[in-house]
Amino acid sequence: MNQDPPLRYTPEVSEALAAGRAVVALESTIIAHGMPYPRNVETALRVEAAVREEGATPATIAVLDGRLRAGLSPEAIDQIGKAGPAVRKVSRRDLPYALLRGEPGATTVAATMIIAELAGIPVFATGGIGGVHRGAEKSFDISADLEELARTSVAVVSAGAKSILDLGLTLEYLETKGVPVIGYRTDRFPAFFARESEFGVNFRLDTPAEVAEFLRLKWRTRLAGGVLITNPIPAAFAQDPIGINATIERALNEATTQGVHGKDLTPFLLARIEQLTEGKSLDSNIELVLNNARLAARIALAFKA
Ligand code: PSU
Ligand code: MN
Repeated sequence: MNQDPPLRYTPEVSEALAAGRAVVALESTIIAHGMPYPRNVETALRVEAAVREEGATPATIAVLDGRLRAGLSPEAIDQIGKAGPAVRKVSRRDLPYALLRGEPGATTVAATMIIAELAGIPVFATGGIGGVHRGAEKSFDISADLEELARTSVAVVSAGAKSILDLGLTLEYLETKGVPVIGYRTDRFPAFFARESEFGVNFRLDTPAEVAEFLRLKWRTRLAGGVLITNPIPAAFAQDPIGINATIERALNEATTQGVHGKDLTPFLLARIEQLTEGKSLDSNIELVLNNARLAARIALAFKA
């Protein structure tokens, strides 16, 4: 039996890894299911450019042609972005099926972490993570992203989580699983569109060097698993929390009425919030992803130093 992971790198990514340079993993569900075409593709390319400007190498991750991919060509990014929600959203459970069928797959935070770890890329930037959904005590809807953070040794830079989730329960779950939640230059857990929520982070760290040293110490201590690094949205792009929360409530009520559940729920809520805010949420979303990519690049560089 072939024991090698079915993994393919772009030349840019394999050369960077071979030379010991800093690499940042990026996810693709956000491209196919998190934003509309063509702004999704435009954003994915801008995010890659932001990582390069900081002096690191971007590796956008997906499944294509029966291979796990670390790095995508601009054409492949365009293919996934254009197909949008027609591309399978691939989390941990879906990976072998997408490989079996040779289908394109847009990887969630969980699946991206798995592939990043296999590829030897310890730092990953995204927008927001999945978490414990509101009403999870009845629906049992808890994102596989949380379990992945518990087991896979990749640091995930995000703007916290959207309040489509129950942020308190999400933090409790992470605590149970031993996942450290770092606030980058903040004491408060950021709520994606808003710079802070009513919840605190576990530890505040103020420099990429400190974050990198935290990661080294965790993994040298043989503490397998991820670290969630939360980076508040730049103030100029933050939304008024009262307004955005009312919009989120409305989108949640519509999802309940329409019986949307399972893996369709998060994409439904993201698209509905974007429609209801007439694209304002999309502008914020794009800016916070760029901001996270730049921080992830600085952390990846410090981790190599
Ligand atoms: N939250 C966002 N934007 C996103 C996602 C979540 O604000 O694009 C995507 C990420 O790919 C995340 C996934 O891993 O949704 C979580 O989906 P689920 O809740 O079905 O696990
Ligand atoms: Mn779910």
